[in-house]
Amino acid sequence: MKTMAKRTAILLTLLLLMLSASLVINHAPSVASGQAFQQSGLDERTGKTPAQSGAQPWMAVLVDVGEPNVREGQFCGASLIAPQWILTAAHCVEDQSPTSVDVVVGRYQLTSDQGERIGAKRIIPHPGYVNEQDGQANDIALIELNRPTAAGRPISLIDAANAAADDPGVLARIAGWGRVPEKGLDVTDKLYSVDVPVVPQQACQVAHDGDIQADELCAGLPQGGADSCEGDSGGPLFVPAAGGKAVQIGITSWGGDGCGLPQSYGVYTRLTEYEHWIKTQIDGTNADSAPTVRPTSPSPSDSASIDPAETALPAGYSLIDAQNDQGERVAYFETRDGDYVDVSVFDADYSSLAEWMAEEGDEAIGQITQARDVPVLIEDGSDRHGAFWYATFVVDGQLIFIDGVLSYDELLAAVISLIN
Ligand code: 4AZ
Repeated sequence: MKTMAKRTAILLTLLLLMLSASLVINHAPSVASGQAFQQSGLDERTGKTPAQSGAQPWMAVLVDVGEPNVREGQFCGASLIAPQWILTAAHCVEDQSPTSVDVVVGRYQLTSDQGERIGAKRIIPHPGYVNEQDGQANDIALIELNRPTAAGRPISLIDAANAAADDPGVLARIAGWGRVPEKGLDVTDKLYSVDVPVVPQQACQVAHDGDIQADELCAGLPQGGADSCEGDSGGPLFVPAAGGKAVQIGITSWGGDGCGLPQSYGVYTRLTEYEHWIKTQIDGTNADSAPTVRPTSPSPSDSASIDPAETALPAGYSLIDAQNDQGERVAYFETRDGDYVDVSVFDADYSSLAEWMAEEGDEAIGQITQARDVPVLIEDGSDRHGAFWYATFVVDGQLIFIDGVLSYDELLAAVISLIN
């Protein structure tokens, strides 16, 4: 009897467990409760939700110099595009000077002390900027920081390799500490973001009474509910994963009345129109900061000589051929995955990378890195198809150019193996 009772009790317990489990299971997929749980913090007017901490490391915020409290002093968003360069909207810095603006980089929560607060060395509004009263155009500005920052990580800008990143229909994202109307907050403490599809230019013209210029692009939903809002200005409109990495396509600029309204898309400065202008400003300082570009003392590059065909290949690569194609391509490496790396050598008698860059002018963009004391210009040509990097450097008077389907680390490994 005792065992029967025990068995019945066990069976009953099992039944109860199964019943409650099935209740939990039946309950879990409920769309309403699932959404409420996942999207706590959702602002239904703009669609903004708290962003994932650390997921947008290029976000920056502009702050009044005189206000120690960043949340109190913030007035616009911005993005880090190079270790010493910030991109924002011209209307954000219209009444500012380098002595009145600080930039906070690498922060998610404004009231925390994450990241760095850095002064501005120069503010460069676009020379063609026209303010809102006069019809608004070229709403873009650069801020050069007092010093490079290691807080945060720069975002890439749309370029020829990523040309489709701002096509209509692409799901882009905005992020900022701007207004969330339903919560009645003019400034949020944590970073918020929302996904916004890029809108065909014609649809946006209709929504904004023909006010949209070629240097603007629109994003949002026809029915509303996905938008940036006051205070988000200057921040980036970006595609989170164009070819595996984020690419900025616009700068939050303006909108119609209110935020997230139907038939009233958010308007963003279209970055494809400013690729050349941005490069020119940033390269201008590269030319000035000679020590990082020009080796001033004899470096290993002076004595090294290079023959890629004879050089140990980076791990994972095999040499396919080695030819001197009019002084150009001398080696062609293939990776295990069937990707490739080209190494080209140009007999142009350059004494330094700086000399070549000066000759190339605006064509030469990217970051200068030292590989075994040799200055190397590294450029990112990755796109939605995957990683693609370029490196240019001078060894023994020869200009070496490497390009191919490889990661940044593989590229550096290839450079170092060639310099050795
Ligand atoms: C602003 O003033 C602003 N709804 C930014 C974005 C939008 C409107 C205004 C778009 O910062």
